Amino acid sequence: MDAIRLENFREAMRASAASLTDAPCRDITLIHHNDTDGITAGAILRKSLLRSGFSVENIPVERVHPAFLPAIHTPARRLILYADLGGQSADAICRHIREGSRVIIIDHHLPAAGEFPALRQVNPEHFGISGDSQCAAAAAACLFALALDGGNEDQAALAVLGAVGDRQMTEGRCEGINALFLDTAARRGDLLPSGAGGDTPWLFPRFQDRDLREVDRLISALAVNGYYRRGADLALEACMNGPDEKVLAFGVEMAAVQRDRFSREMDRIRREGLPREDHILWTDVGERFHPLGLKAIGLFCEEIIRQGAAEGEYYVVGFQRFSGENPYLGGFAGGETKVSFRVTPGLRRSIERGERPDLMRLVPEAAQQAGGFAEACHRFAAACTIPEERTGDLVALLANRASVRA
Ligand SMILES: [Mn+2]
Repeated sequence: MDAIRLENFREAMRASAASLTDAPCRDITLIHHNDTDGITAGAILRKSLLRSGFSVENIPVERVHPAFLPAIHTPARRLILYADLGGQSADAICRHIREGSRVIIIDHHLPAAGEFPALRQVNPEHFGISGDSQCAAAAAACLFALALDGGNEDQAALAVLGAVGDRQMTEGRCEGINALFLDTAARRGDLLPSGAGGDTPWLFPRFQDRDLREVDRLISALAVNGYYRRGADLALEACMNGPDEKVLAFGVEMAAVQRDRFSREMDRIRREGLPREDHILWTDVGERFHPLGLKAIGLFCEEIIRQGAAEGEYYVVGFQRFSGENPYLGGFAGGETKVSFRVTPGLRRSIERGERPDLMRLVPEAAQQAGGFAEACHRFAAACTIPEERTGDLVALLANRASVRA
């Protein structure tokens, strides 16, 4: 880890921490992602800000939806801190910042290009530190906590858990800032080597000596599967104080709900088959995945491929309608459908040979033409949101574009 880069990143964290402690207001709102990295980041920030005398409101979200922004940036909220998301939506966020309020984004995803003077961003990518491999959002949050007070190094184990959630630990080791916190947590005895093999051979005493991957699964079951039943609150509580019986039982229940929804839907696909248009195979689960969160449809597309329901060269597309009601932010108008995209192994090879367009080339434009917007887009996995009446249009657009040999 380059010492100068680290020191510059630390300095930016100190300036951000100072911009909060200098503020006249002591009420702070944390907007953070609901996956394991986002939840651990939210727990670290919550704990450290409570210790510094703030009153803290956590609002876990699945993504920054433009419709959420007016509900987040109300006149009563003067200090707003985004964690593990926000960097790619800085432009939209800026349009909702009210006079006299301060907004900080602590994110590790590649930030949007441009200057956003209305807010403050602290992102490892701005300092030559990789947000993909060297610094999870939880590690960035822990650096912020240490800038508030050196006594916050007891949060290091949660920073490592965040890195594990984002697949930034391999064979028990981390890189960069993640590695600094792994050293801290191990030295303090907050994480213990399990002596086993695999990628995450560390036990977390706060979670009754579960292995870090098991803890990651528990947090996902609570906060991702259980999002629409406010399971993210239980996940935050478990990160700060360890899980009690009630939390563990809810985790087991939500994992079972996912298995149940997925197996019913797979049965339906075996009975009815998957609709196909050229190189597009799709499935529309409607609202049948309720109360699972929006991540479910992407995982289900992977399940379709794993179970061999889509043999050949196909883009696999899944539609999941979602409730207009967010458990933390209230109701929103307009019916929308979340869309997830994966590719079969055969198609992946064609894309790698340059014979078919990858999802980064396919999805953002098609989503926009169907009246929606792209979310996370990678080459072989992507997501977008469109109006619910446009699903047929999106399939036609995709089929049309995908049929053109790259
Ligand atoms: Mn993350």
